[in-house]
Amino acid sequence: NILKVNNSENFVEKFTNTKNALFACTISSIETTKTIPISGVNAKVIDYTPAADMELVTLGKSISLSHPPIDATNCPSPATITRAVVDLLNMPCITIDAGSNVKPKIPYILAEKEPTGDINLGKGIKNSKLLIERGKLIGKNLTCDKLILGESVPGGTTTAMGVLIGLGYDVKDKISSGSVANPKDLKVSVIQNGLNMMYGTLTEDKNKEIKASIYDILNAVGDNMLAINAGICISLVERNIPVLLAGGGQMAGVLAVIKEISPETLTKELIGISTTEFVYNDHNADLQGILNQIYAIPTYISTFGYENSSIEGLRAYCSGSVKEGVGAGAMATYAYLNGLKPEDIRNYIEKYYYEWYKE
Ligand code: AAM
Repeated sequence: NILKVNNSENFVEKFTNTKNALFACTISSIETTKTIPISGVNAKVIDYTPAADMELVTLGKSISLSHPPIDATNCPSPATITRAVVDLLNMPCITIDAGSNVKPKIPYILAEKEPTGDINLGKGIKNSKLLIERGKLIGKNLTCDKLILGESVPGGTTTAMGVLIGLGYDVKDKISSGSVANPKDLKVSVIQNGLNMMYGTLTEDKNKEIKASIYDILNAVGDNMLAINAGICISLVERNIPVLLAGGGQMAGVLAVIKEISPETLTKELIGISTTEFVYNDHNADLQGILNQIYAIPTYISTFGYENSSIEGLRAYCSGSVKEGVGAGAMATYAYLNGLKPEDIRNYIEKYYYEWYKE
């Protein structure tokens, strides 16, 4: 049920037969998604999605919406998977708000009130250096001895792609998304607009050499989550606490940020990454091809057996709907390392599905 890549046995042992991992999920909205259809999340619920995702994970129901979020093809949010694991393993979870437009109606840590800005204008993060420092402070104070770190950031595959492109990685045809038909050309043109704005500002002083720093790139085309999660990882590794990054391309973005500002963080065998089979095997993407360019990180891929589901919206994950998010892939990996099977997660979601999505 877990495919393992890159000398992953040592790292994963820390997450096996333990039951005391903390799930933390950083959420943000991105202003660009209001005007440009880059996200696979359903436009009708996009503002509510990060809040409603974490309400579902934490409480077992969404409050900010009458049902848990859905994608553009009306399929259930991946938060359904994370909720199943949190409930079945009775795990603690915490929400970190990094600028969700709608605030969750559950307790959360406030990292940044304002949403990620418009990356089409080169205004993604107001002050990424400050956000990384805030992330480090959160990481210094989180109570846990192992962490699974996720995100709910609609539009977030574009910001991650933007930061990776800004840093010079070859990712244009490699980064997956929440859309069935990944709008790659649109995403690349938005990123190019944002990076052009950044270079325009950097070259105002003609005597200066043009070299964008990681902070310039994050400020132009990044999202708040990338900075906060990078900071959290750096502090936890300093404290010798292992972190399993929960996601695909977006967590590859977090890794790339860490590599720029604290490369030693990656070499201590305390960070791994886990995602779903739907992202890892996406024919329109190549996550492994991205990771290979960043670092040989222990990598885990969870399978779900969704082709056998009685619910059409779950079967649709196999043909490109939703795919991943809200920690789903890593939470399933953790579940499988601690005695659960794919059918346990599937049965749980099938049991609650009609209650969650009644209307
Ligand atoms: C999070 N909640 C979701 C969802 N995600 N609910 C429904 N569908 C999803 N895909 P994109 O860049 O296409 O917007 O994909 C990233 C988003 O999709 C993130 O919010 C991620 O957690 C997931």
